[in-house]
Amino acid sequence: MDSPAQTLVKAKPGKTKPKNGNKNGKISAREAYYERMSKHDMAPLWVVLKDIIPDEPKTVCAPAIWHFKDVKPIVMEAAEMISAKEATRRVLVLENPALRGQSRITQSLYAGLQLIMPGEIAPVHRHSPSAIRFILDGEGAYTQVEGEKTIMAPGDFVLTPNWAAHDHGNTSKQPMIWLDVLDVPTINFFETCFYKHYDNEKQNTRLDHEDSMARYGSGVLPDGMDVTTNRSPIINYPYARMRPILDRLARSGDIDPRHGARFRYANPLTGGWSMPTMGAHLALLPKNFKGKDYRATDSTIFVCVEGKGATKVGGKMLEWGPRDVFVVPSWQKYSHTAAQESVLFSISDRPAQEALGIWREQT
Ligand code: 1HN
Repeated sequence: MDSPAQTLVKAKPGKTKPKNGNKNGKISAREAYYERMSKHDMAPLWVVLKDIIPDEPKTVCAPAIWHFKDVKPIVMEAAEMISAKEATRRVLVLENPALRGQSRITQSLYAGLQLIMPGEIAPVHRHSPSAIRFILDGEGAYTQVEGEKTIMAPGDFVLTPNWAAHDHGNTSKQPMIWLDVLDVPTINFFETCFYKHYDNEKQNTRLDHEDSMARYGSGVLPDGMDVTTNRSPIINYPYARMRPILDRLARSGDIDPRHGARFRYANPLTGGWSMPTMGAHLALLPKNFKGKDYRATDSTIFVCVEGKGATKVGGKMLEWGPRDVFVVPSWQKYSHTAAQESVLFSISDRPAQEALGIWREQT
């Protein structure tokens, strides 16, 4: 029987090579045909069609969790191995266990744990990938983005939009660790990465500290401002200012059965996402919360900020506590439970999917 699917379906597209002959040692007409087209860098679609167009999203990433208490000592060891200056950024990349060697936590996003020791500087540079920082441990280091300095504390959500010059420094007395999330795999997928190094260590501070939140985060805007930009002008959404909003939502009963009392970090100019490629939420799960099943096409990175709970995903139970980072792959059903009142930060590529009209969710 002449069945290309049987002989070829396991082969990778582009590497499609027919087996040398069928069980009678003869090369079938189809296999010979595939060899002829292969010489012209062509391959039969019908062999790979089911693989490249699955009925539903087939994720390549695995559910995974990094418990902060386990990884912190390993992150701290980096301080003895290399300086922030030599490393440019002293970061341990969180590699999805199913995507080792690819510097990514999901197919589209990079994540890492960055350590900056007292007195250190991470020198100024800029790049076309956008970055966010979510502060996990320590307090008092600063980042500086396009001339605005902000002092960071745990739970702060800090933006470094694409091509914005940024440098970090730790003028506090304690080490500081934060989660970096960047859209690097997305930018490299489009082959659009640019990077610029500066010779000076720091950029000049041009604006008051925390200028952008004061200027844009209060329901008014500078007169005549361009309000069409697809990135928020706010550099730091401080936890101290965000956390009470969750209480307010919860108190008024604004609790989603899947996500808890949740807000979306918004661009105050447009009401849209804070960045075009990455979107973030902060959610409060009330004590004894039992979330309903949910799935969406955006693989999502979560951070537990407060509390203790578990997320069931694809039959796996991820048990989390403060500063743990975990990941839920695309289109896998998940549900959160929380034994005590808990706060979860989350971030995904949902804005990019929405912009392309391909984001889907299901309850
Ligand atoms: C970067 O610029 C930072 O500025 C952190 O802190 C992690 C990972 C890849 C590319 C650039 C930072 C990064 C990065």
